[in-house]
Amino acid sequence: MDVLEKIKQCLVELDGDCVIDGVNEALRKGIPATKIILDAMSNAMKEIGKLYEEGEYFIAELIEAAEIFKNAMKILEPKLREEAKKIGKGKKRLRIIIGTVKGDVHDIGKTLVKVMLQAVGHEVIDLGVDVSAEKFVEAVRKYKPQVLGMSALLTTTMTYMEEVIKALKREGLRDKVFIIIGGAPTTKEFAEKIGADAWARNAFEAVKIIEDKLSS
Ligand code: B1M
Repeated sequence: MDVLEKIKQCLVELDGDCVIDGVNEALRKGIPATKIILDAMSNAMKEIGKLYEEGEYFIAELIEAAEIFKNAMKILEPKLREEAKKIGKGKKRLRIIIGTVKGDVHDIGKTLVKVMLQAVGHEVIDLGVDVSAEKFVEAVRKYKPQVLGMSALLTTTMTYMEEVIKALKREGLRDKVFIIIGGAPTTKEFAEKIGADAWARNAFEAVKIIEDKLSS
């Protein structure tokens, strides 16, 4: 079995040791960390989501999968940072605020975006998860970032991103930040509809968009 398929399979089966073995093997073979994360591990998480929907897995399994993912990230992060640096244009250091919106505690995707942005050299202020519009507004006022990033993984919470944008408009802050959104249920069309400036399919794309639009 190909090593990426092995990592995916081991993660779906919630075998943490096997995931770590696979990750080490893939790195030894020179496979980029970005590929390991975006192909093997992220696809495994989607598969795990499907098993949850089908009633094969429960919340406990989702929590375990997240733990295994985070443990593997400890090995992958230094490599990921090196790779991210290569996308960086390095011309301008930006200040970026990021958070998962209110009602949502999924943080793996958001943290990946943060790590890659930091690697490129930007300052990232992570507001964490379950972040209210008030908290986003307060942070934009306080830190005066050039970019605001929002993540949502639930169809019920993605709509809250529009509330944040409305709150920023009310406070006269909307035009002061470039707003980028992402997360599994979001789309480019959704981003346009709610008045965000950009949408990214994954962490790699998020960094590329920010670099292309703001850092060159
Ligand atoms: Co939840 N969960 N979960 N979950 N969970 C999903 C999202 C779900 C799709 C599973 C399913 O049913 N198929 C489903 C949502 C259904 C829907 O809304 N349509 C779901 C559900 C229902 C729930 C609960 C409601 C379950 C319950 O309690 N009954 C509950 C909600 C809790 C809450 O938030 N209030 C819940 C809870 C949890 C756990 C806490 C147990 C755990 C999260 C742990 C954690 O994050 N620390 C969890 C997990 C692990 C998942 C799945 C299996 C995996 C998510 C993940 O980490 N993926 C997920 C299944 C799925 O996504 N298909 C699922 C890996 C990660 C790398 O990908 O986060 O998509 P992702 O990030 C990507 C891109 O989306 C993008 O870049 C990343 C990759 O590079 N991206 C951005 C993300 N943010 C971005 C921001 C950007 C740009 C790009 O710019 C700022």
